[in-house]
Parts: sequence; structure tokens; C-alpha cells
Amino acid sequence: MSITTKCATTAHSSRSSIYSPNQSDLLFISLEWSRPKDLRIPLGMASIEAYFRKNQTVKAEFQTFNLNTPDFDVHDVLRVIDETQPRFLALGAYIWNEKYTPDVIRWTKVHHPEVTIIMGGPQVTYGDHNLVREYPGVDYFIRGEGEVPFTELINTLSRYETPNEAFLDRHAIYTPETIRNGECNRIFTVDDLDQLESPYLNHILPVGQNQEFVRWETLRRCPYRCSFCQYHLAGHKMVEINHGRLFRELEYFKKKGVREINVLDPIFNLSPSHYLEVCRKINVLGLQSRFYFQCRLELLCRKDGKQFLEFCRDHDVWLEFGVQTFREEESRTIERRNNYPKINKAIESLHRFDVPFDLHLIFGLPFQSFDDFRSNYDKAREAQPNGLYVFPLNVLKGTTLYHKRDEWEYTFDTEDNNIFLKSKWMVEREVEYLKKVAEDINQGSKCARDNDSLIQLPDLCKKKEVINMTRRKHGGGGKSTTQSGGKKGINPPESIVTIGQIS
Ligand code: B12
Ligand code: SF4
Repeated sequence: MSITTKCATTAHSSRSSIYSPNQSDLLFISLEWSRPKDLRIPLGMASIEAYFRKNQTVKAEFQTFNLNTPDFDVHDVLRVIDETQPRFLALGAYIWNEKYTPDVIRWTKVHHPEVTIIMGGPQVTYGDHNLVREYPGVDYFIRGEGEVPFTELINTLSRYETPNEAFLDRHAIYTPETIRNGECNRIFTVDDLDQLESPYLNHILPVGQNQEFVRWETLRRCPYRCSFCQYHLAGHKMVEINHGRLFRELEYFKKKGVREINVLDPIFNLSPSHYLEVCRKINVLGLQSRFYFQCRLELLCRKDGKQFLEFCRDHDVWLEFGVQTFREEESRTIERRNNYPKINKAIESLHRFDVPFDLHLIFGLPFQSFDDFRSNYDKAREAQPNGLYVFPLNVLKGTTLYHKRDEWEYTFDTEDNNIFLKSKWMVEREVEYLKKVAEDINQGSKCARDNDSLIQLPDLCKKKEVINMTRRKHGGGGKSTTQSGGKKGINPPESIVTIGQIS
């Protein structure tokens, strides 16, 4: 994407060198990807805003733009920057806004060179010395959890002080200069989550009466180290939000009659002293909301598992399990180390306790051929989940898998969340077919959940059929011309298969 003419009129607006007191010193922009039921403000930005508002020294404006709405236009973002003329511009970098952020930065530096640009979010947290090349024009990169370092940095800069080396180092803040000097190792994590503010209780995230859906966190970080996932890189020590805050948030959700609460914790059922307390509070409050928890199947086999399953059975709970693969070799390669005997036992318990659950699979993992994925899929079906969600592999920056991308011959689409296009073990046609089928499966699972019906999971075509199907459609071998980072040569998925063709 390149930003060209449309903003030309505003782009040349004159800019006073004397800073107007009516302007915001800080403009924080979030280019967001959200689901239809989501609150319009993402939790990451809201958490930063809640902390910032308590500790701020400058006038600030936080704005969200939703990328997946038909009327999204990047020129609206530029217009806001132009109109606000902030002293500091903050941007959250997520994989879904990768195709806009570098251009927004470039445009800002050309039209408002005096603006100090500060950037954070997962694309920065998991980036390395290449950040300078990837986002030219950024003045400060903040790696990690942004609430504290961001607020401290703005407060320092607003006093017209230059942050010293020790300050930058303590907060894992990097300038292009420090990165060029070879420093970019630390990621900031909040040891004591008590110092953060609740974006719900502070009304940064406005919750309406009978709110349909909220996302909620009770802890941060993950002790596992799956090689495709960025999440674990920030450190393995899981930290919980104190129960006092969590319980007040639950009481607030109850008062508001929130209908669905999606818990973001990577693994909710990790620490019994934490999660069973949260369950106990839900029970005591008599909360009627539907809860979604992401859990690990093996942990259901521990002593506390039975208590949790009873809780789930007696409340409106839906469990989600990212098994990702049923094959030992893949599990080992991705360092996930699934324990299949325990997984089978846990699945049996879920059925025995009549707890609804979804399984999640990834296709495109290392050492996974098309037929290997078919066998994973069949095993997942045998488990008779209430929903099955199938996702293509994202080759995410900073992960072990990303570092091995050449060895494993991954190509991926940098314009589309780094979704893989092929690997050493799967060819383009197979990937395209699976992407199309995955859409149908995921949609079917969602419909079944919403309508309280049973999901019908289709059989997957055999490898030979997929190849023949594409030959018929394209009249020949259809040699792929796909390149890493581009979309050229990819046939649209519609040409591969329609749901009617799945037998
Ligand atoms: C909720 C969620 C979603 C929601 C987003 C809805 C929403 N509006 O929030 C949905 C379901 C749509 C989604 C989709 C996807 N997601 Co998602 N998602 C998450 C999840 C589970 C929680 C995000 C969250 O709210 N976290 C809590 C807040 C407090 O943390 P945070 O957002 O990271 O923000 C902190 C820091 O990043 C930083 N920060 C953030 N912004 C800024 C800005 C500045 C200036 C500064 C200084 C700091 C800063 O400070 C914040 C506070 O500490 C995370 C995993 C996780 N547990 O974090 C994955 C995650 C964000 N998703 C990820 C991915 C890969 C995806 C998908 C591409 C594919 C997939 N398999 O899920 C799709 C993309 C959508 C699309 N089709 O284009 C990756 C992100 C990778 C990346 N580099 O951006 C994550 C990290 C999971 C992972 N596997 O590693 N996702
Ligand atoms: S995939 Fe899940 S379990 Fe694995 S490291 Fe990421 S958050 Fe943790």
C-alpha cells in the first residue's frame, strides 16, 4: 500500500510552530481488527489508556480505527493526525495492520517531521534489530507490555527531558540509534500486575447494559514454548491479576448483565489456586454469562480437573483447546509436547461431564504433509467436539519457526498476516484447498454453536483428488509462481473447491 494524493489538501495545512493549548499532546492510534461482537476499543490500548490516564501529565486522545469494516480508509487516519497535530504519535503494531503502519509513519514524517513517533505492540515486541529498517521514522520502540514504559516515556518527554540510557534500558525502550548499536534484547514485562488499572472499572472500555460480549484477562504470559507462537517469548513466568480487581470486574459484568465473557488467558486452567478461585467467585455471584476459557487438555487430568469439570457442567461454560496436532512428530517439532494418552482421557472426561468444547488445529506445521493433516483432522473428528476450528499457520516474527523458515522452505504472505503459502511438506494447491475447507469448517462450527445444533464435519478430499481438481480447473500442472511475501501467482481459493465438492 502506498498513501498518495487523497490527503493532499490537508497534508499541506500550515503548522504553527507555537504549540496550541487546545491540541492534544499525544495522539494514540489503534488500527484494529475485531470481530462483530467486539467492543470497539481493543483491550491492549484500553489497558494502556487506563494506566496513562491515572498517571498522565499531558493532554491525550486515544482513537481506534477498525480495519475490517467496509468503510475503513487509511486517509481518515492521516486526516486525524493532520487535524490533531500532536506532539507525540503512538501506534500499536499488530500483524493485521502491518500493511498500513509503515506508510502512516512515512507520511507523518514527511508532513509533520516534528512529531515524535512511538511504537509498541507485538510486531515491535517480537521484532529485532530489523525494526529500524521495517519502520523508518519511528523515534522510540517499546518492546513488551506498554502501560508503564509508555506512560513514563511520555511524561519524561513532555518535560522536554531526554531519557537517559538507564531509563531506556529499564523500560526496554529502543531508539534507532541504540538498535544500530546492537541493542535490542529486552522485553518489558510487568512483575506486579496490581500496579495496572482496570480498563473496565475505569470506564475506558464502556460496557453497555446487557452487553453482548467482552474480552477479559485474568493473567498474562505462558509457561509453554510452542515454536510457532510469539506469545511465550515475553517470558515464561505467568503472572496473575489480583483477585480483588478480578472480582470487582466480575461484579461489574454481573451488574451490566454481560452475556458472553471471552477469557484471553493463554492457559486458564494452569494454576488451581488462581483459576478455581475465579470459578468460585463466578459461582458465588450467580453470574449467568457464558464463559469461554482457553485451557490445556492434559491439565484436566490433574486432581483439580474434576472440580473444574463440575464447575463447567453446572455453569454456562465453553472450553477451547488448541491441540494443534495429533501427531507425535509434529508435536515434538513445535515443542508443544502434547501428551496423547492424557489428551484422550481428558476428552473422555469432557464427554462424561457433558461440557461443550472446541478443538483447534493448525495446518502447515513442520513435518506435516497434506495426508498428515488429514489424519489430524480425522482424529479431531473422532473426539466429537462441539466445534472444530482449523487455522493456517502464521509464520510469526521472532519465533523459532520463523528462524527456520528457509530450512523448512516456508513461503508466506506478508500482506496477509504472514499466512504460509507452502512448506517443504505441503504444496500450494493443497494449502489453497485446505484454506477454503477451513473457512467452511470454522463457519459451520460457529453456526452450530450459535444455533445450539450439532456440527456436521465434512470428509476431506484425498491428496490425489485435490491435485486432479486443480488440474481440471486450470488445465495443466499449474506450476506455482508464488513468492515469499507476495500474492502473485496464487489462484483464488474459489477455483479450488466449493463446499459442494467436499465429499
Ligand atoms: C483477542 C485476540 C485476537 C482478536 C482481536 C480482537 C480485538 N479487537 O482485540 C481476534 C480474534 C480478532 C484475533 C485475530 C487474530 N490474531 Co489474535 N490475539 C488475540 C489475543 C488472544 C489477545 C489480545 C489482547 O487483547 N491481549 C491483552 C492485551 C493487554 O495485550 P496486547 O494486545 O498484546 O497489548 C499489550 C502490548 O502488546 C503493548 N502494546 C499494544 N499496543 C501498543 C501500542 C504502543 C504505542 C505501545 C507502547 C505498546 C503497545 O502493550 C499492551 C498492554 O500491555 C492475543 C494473544 C494474547 N493473549 O495477547 C492474540 C494475538 C494478538 N493474535 C495473533 C494473531 C497471529 C492473530 C491472527 C493473525 C491469526 C490467529 N491465528 O489468531 C488473527 C488476525 C486477524 C485477521 N484475520 O486479520 C498474535 C499476534 C501476532 C502479531 N504479531 O500481531 C497474538 C499475539 C497471538 C499469538 N499467536 O502469538 N486475535
Ligand atoms: S500456543 Fe498457546 S500454549 Fe503454546 S506458547 Fe502460545 S500461548 Fe502458550
